[in-house]
Amino acid sequence: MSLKRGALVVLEGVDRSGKSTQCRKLVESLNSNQIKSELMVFPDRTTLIGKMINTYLSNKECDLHDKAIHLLFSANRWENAEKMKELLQSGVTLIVDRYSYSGIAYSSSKPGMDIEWCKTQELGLPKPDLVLLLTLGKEQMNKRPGFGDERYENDDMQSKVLNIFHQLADNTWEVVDASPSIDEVHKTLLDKIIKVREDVAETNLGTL
Ligand code: T5A
Ligand code: NA
Repeated sequence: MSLKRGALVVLEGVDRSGKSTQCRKLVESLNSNQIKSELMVFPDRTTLIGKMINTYLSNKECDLHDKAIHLLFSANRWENAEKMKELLQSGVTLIVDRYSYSGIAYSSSKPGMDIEWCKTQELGLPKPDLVLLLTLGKEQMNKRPGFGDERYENDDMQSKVLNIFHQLADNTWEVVDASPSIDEVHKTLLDKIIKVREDVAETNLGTL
């Protein structure tokens, strides 16, 4: 019997919806359930490109053309694409904290940025088997620790981004309310991932 591939699972959502918290817990739970799993995070701030992105995000004075920063976010995924494919083919389920959809949604919510142009840079990257969109009301988002620290963390940008996420959704997306407790949200997500991993194990990995 051939080796079963892992599932490519992406968590998306507005800022502070709990993506990173949930991704870490999911990898832990999957591994303790004998499902080999690894975490990937975008932006991956550890690479050379990631360091430029980090400077841009954390320093509101840092000036970069909107198309240039879009391409950096995209390049940061491309520099990890082969590694992703290898891990998936070797049977590892990848839990990915943000992906191309964040790239498209955040960039195209800026004035003068065309959504079709933003999508083009992502074409050919591995296509997620499941996208879990975490949603959180404005009031709760503002209450979560750290909101407002980085560029883009304002209500206007966040509501535009959420609208674009809904436009991008296809039948591989599921919307999950992120307002319950960390453990409750975790359980909801884990059940969906265990199921999709079974469903896709013998299928080919797609591309965007
Ligand atoms: N971006 C990203 C682009 O423009 N283009 C791209 O291509 C990509 C990939 C940084 C920015 O970059 C933009 C989008 C972003 O604006 P990031 O590094 O993912 O992206 O952002 P972070 O600031 O690290 O993370 P977020 O703001 O998105 O937060 P998370 O990961 O959603 O939330 P998390 O888990 O850190 O939780 C936030 C706080 O809430 C608490 C946590 O303990 C934490 O303190 N919390 C809860 N509290 C109560 N109940 C719950 N259920 C809770 N869950 C978490
Ligand atoms: Na995060």
